[in-house]
Amino acid sequence: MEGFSMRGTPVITDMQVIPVAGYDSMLMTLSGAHAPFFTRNIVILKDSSGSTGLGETHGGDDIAKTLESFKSYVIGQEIGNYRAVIDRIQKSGLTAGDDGEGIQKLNLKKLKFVVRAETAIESAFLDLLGKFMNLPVCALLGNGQQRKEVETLGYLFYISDRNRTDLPYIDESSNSDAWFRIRRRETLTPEAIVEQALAAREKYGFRCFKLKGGVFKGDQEMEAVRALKKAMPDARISIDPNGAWSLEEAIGYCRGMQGILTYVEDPCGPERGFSGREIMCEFKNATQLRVATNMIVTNWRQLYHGTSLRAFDIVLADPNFWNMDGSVRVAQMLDEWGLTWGCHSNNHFDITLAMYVHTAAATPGNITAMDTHWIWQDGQDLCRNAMKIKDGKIEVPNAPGLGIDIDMDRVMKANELYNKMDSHDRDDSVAMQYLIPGWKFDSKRPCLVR
Ligand code: GKR
Ligand code: MG
Repeated sequence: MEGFSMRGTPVITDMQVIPVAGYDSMLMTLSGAHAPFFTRNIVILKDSSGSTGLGETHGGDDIAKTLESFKSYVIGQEIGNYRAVIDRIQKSGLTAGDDGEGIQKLNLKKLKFVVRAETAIESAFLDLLGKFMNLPVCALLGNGQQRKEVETLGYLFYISDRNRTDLPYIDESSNSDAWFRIRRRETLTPEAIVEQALAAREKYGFRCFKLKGGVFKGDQEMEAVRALKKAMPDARISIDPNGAWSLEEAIGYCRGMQGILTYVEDPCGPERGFSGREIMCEFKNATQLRVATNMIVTNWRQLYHGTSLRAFDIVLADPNFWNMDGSVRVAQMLDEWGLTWGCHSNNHFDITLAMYVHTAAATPGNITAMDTHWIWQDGQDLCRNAMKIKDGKIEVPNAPGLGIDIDMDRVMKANELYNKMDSHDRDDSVAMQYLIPGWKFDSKRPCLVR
């Protein structure tokens, strides 16, 4: 590639894109039921000093192909000039452009318009640059490291009985760890959700919890929220039905939940010709509850309109949607405006966990506990020194770069699992057929309400 002059930092000698898969539970959401396997794409960069840089993003063949197409922009480039590399990729026309709707209706087919695959390359470059400069990645983002540890939340899910399917879900019923057993077990009642939360709290020390809703009718899910608060009065509890409720329903379900819900995430979405941003603004006016979103604000233009309307208090700015640098910029603006930053997540491996922690560690102000699905994957580490959640927090490692070291044997096993899968695209309607034959996604109907 022309137009780059050498500045003396190491150059990229190799870029590998490795699609991988891991095991999951039959977790329920508005989209349906999680499949037995989830997929991710790993990026590994090597530089001329012999260092390795790591990145991870969403899975599937489309994203793997997109990442492969970036190789000619990356190989041969200096790590010190990585911003120019990312800029060139973004201007190349090879990145998916948002079609305007984004994911405000949680249509998973639209995710590819929202996910910025180049974030995995940005992360791998930052990992290398950090190693070269002997600095942690968070020191290279925004105004540098702002905190030593990052609070995470306990992400709770309803779980269907995998024995109602013949799909190869993982069985951990004989594991000696209580959380590992509970995370694979049917969980459909408020009592079972409380049991799940207590097991997660016991293992990870969480003080904040989020229940994934959009499964049962909203009033039934609010019963689970009330039961959680009763069992853990000091805990901060939120619920995320992914926009399943109408404005009227959302206002009804949330009436009287002040003091019980710390915030509510995407309670409603677009309806009757109004965008999700307009409807969430009306919800906030009506309930005065704090509102978070990862659905109605996934890019800068949406952030402008959402902020103008005061449609939210918390933006869950996932680096996969905003890049790591962009997510920190969002955090800086929100902080100046008196609003709050948080981080959204999907199923992921430990490289994403490290990317999230460094991004969060560079955000200023009072951020909200970071989402992570990691507790559902804990034990499936691709690195030798995956970050650990202790007392509900993750400590930023005292090491250069991301502070994690890849274990190639584990990566290649996860790649073998990926290659054995018939399809690599997330489709949560497949497992639903065993529960409700003919089930189809409907952005306005909780998945078990048919
Ligand atoms: O893991 O199915 C899931 C979640 O529902 C995910 O798809 C959402 O994007 O967790 C996410 C959220 O907070 O909306
Ligand atoms: Mg959400």
